[in-house]
Amino acid sequence: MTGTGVRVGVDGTDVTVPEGASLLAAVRAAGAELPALCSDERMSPSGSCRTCLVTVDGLTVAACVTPAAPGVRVETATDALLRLRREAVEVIASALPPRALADGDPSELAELCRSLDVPPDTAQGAGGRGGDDSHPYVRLDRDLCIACGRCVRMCAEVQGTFALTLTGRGADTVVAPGTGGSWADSDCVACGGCVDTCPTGALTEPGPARGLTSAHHPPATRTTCGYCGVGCALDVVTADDRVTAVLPARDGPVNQGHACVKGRFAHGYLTSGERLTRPLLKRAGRLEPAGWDEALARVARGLRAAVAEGGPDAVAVISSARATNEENYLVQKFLRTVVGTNNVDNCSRLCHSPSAAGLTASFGLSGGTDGFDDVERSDCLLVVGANPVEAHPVVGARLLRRVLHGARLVVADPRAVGLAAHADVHLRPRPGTNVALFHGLAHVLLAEGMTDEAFLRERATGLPELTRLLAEHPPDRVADITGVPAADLIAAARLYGRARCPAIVYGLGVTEHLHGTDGVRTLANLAILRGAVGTGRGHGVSPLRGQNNVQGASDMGALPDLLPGYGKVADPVARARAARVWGAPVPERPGLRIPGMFAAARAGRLRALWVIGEDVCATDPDAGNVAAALDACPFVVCSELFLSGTARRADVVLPVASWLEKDGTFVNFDRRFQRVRPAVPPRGEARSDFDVVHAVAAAMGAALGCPTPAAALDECGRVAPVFAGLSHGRLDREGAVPWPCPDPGRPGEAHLYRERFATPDGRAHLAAAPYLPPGERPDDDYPLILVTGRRWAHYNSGSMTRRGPHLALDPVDFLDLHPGDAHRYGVRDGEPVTLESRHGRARLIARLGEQTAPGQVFCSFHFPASGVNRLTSAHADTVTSCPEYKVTAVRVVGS
Ligand SMILES: Nc1nc2c(c(=O)[nH]1)N[C@H]1C(S)=C(S)[C@@H](COP(=O)(O)OP(=O)(O)OC[C@H]3O[C@@H](n4cnc5c(=O)[nH]c(N)nc54)[C@H](O)[C@@H]3O)O[C@H]1N2
Ligand SMILES: Nc1nc2c(c(=O)[nH]1)N[C@H]1C(S)=C(S)[C@@H](COP(=O)(O)OP(=O)(O)OC[C@H]3O[C@@H](n4cnc5c(=O)[nH]c(N)nc54)[C@H](O)[C@@H]3O)O[C@H]1N2
Ligand SMILES: [Mo]
Repeated sequence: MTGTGVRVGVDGTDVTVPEGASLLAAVRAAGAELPALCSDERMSPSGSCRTCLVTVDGLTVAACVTPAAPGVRVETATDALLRLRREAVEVIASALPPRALADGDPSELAELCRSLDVPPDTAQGAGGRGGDDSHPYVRLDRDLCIACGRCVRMCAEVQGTFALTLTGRGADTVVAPGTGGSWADSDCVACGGCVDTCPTGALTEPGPARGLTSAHHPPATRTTCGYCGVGCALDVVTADDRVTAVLPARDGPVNQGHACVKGRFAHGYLTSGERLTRPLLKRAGRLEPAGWDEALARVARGLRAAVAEGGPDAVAVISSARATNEENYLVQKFLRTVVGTNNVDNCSRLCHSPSAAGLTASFGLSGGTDGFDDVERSDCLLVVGANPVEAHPVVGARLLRRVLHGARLVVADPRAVGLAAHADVHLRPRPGTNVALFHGLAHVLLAEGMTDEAFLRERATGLPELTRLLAEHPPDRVADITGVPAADLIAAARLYGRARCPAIVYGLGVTEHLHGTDGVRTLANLAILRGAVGTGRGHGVSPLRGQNNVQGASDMGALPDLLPGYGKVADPVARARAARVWGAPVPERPGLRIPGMFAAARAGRLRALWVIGEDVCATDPDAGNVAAALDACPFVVCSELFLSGTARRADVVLPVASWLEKDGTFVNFDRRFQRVRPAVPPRGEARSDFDVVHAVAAAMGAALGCPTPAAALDECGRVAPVFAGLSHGRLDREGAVPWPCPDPGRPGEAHLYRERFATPDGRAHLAAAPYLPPGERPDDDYPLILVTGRRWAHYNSGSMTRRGPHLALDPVDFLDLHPGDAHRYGVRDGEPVTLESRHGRARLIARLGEQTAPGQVFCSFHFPASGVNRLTSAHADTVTSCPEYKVTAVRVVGS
């Protein structure tokens, strides 16, 4: 039977379903209508509502809990079945108050009643059980709850939060937060899954989205989420040019009908009164509204003056990983061909530039090695320096699901992050000691013979050098450096080493360090030692890339040393290919990285800086020096949605469209291109970054060609052969397509390196990088290590999530610290605390708990007013200049 599926007859039609599928799936595959009030294909069946009754060879069963056995004959619509089904629905409906079946009610139950001719007056329940409207995005009406448990299972099985339960007895059973109190105070992380699956309207999203679900909504615009790099497919419902609902697409390639609080609910920023709707020009020190013509003329004048004073290299642009591929492509083309400099960079610099450098050095290409769907086959997950439950919730949920289905889990993170509670082993290294930790794991793999010798011989290099280095990293010594007990290290290495199909997933806890690239390379060593990359015997190494389009911004060449598709600026062949397509020469000298731009500005060499969609004053490290750089630069332009700290310092502010308002493509964390489509028009006079770059070029007397985003992607494919097979038309047809994709007639490559690695010698390169300490270490003056990172409800600078109802979810900026440290420094829970580093000060609200280890404190950078990035240092990865955001020595100076 394997591979062929199970063949069953449904009302006389034969269908084949996968082995293990239910009769309900078979019935649906046959196209027959069958209600199933307690069922949702995203989760396990419960068989409680009795609405999906069918007969199987004469026997009446609930289709959702009965497996499809080969050859069975199913009947779905006999008179007896229709009667039973109608009775089951009547029993359910009769307990509900009349409003449950109100005329036109869009709920699944109301529609079912209409289709079965169950009259509205069947609903005769008294009601009076009240509700819960404490939460901004989830409303509970207890009277409409039929205790089907779909919300509870959605929360547990799909979201993995286990926030909900059914309480009460018999007819009084009703959903409630497991913590007992109000919904707002519960563990709910507002993924919207419960609302989406509720069949009766007991759980709804307030406002115009009420009653809409991913299975049931008016015509919508299919697009890709513009928050993190997971790449969730979303359906955006609008009315009168306003967003009424954002629903997860059931057929979303990555999200499969799931979403998170940001993608699903954080769209209030769109209509915020603080949105920029007109260009602003600085006059006598004040930003004042102006027309586009005047603003564009001022930008053109400013850029020309900078070139006249200091040559083309006196101009730089920070491009945006929030913007589309086509926008990033156009930005770098503008800078290279119109201005004549390679001074372009994007926030990958602050984030996963060590992944790009490290994975390229180890394997040959700048991206994760395998498609994420493979994780479903993995039997051991090694999650390192990543907190996907908060930062990539849809991925976090899929990882957790895998663990709940039996995969082993090793988490390596100094903090007790969400996944750690489910881990077989939780390694808690001292921040900044990853390289030693990974060497320790590799030591055990070698010492206990858990390596793939044939793979190492035939497909890898560097084993002798690494073996010598690993001899100096026995578990005891690694324990001294990292603080991880030797026994835990050995246990973790054995789990990874003995798994059939292990997977490594990692985040910024690996990259944002003084030796971040070494971290990536020595982590990749583990996959190479095991032969778990390029072989199908493992899910390789996957960085959880951050911004919606940080992979794409880099793919498009918004980097100072790389052209679209990663041709090197220093390579004459790559330059010539781009120059041929562009009809203009490409400057030879690699440009400035972001920190280099600021340094050049402070030194008076950078005369014009255009910042597109990055709030550098809030999110770049050592913020005092960033502000000084902007102040020293004679001409600053900022393209923004809001008057950010960076925009305030600009000479010209250009109002732009956000992801829900524009057309193009993003590349997600596992290299998939997906379409972005405008659901609503830009606010006021705002324009897309695409149109703005064209307009600035035109104001400088240049034409950039590629008039539409579709044309820009086509042109990019001519510059970069790895993208030649991609087009908007193809993505419209196919949904998601991974790169490399050189051929329009062939699928993209989700799994890399099956034949050979993309390094010059075709082999994977083990790295014998020695462990070196972090740039900042605690001492008597600054005794605590500050780690910075993400919180679930907010996004980066917070410009889009601190607005609208979202702020209520997480209204203050907390400093997490261990109770022992709090006691030592006289800090009290819930009270303000001032932190000081060698670089600056920040003020936060203390939150005591054991999530952080003694001697370490943790906070986000989502509230710029707190000044967290005034604390962080200018230390940066020695290879890529990625800031050491994860290690800053601090002290408490007041509470
Ligand atoms: N809700 C939300 N989601 C987001 C974002 C957001 O701002 N908010 N931002 C997006 C962006 S741009 C990015 S790049 C991603 C980032 O996603 P992640 O990489 O998951 O995010 P972080 O929380 O910054 O850091 C991950 C973890 O690294 C750990 N860590 C710190 N130092 C070390 C160390 O030395 N060793 C090890 N092993 N671990 C360490 C921290 O404790 C932290 O839990 O998230 C994206 N998604
Ligand atoms: N302390 C500390 N600092 C960090 C980090 C950390 O872990 N710790 N992480 C770093 C990382 S990984 C990253 S990626 C950076 C992120 O830092 P930023 O890129 O600065 O953060 P965002 O808030 O994502 O977006 C920046 C701005 O873009 C605007 N914007 C949104 N969409 C668009 C668009 O389509 N076009 C334009 N022109 N503008 C748009 C938003 O309003 C916002 O003001 O922060 C870094 N800073
Ligand atoms: Mo990021």
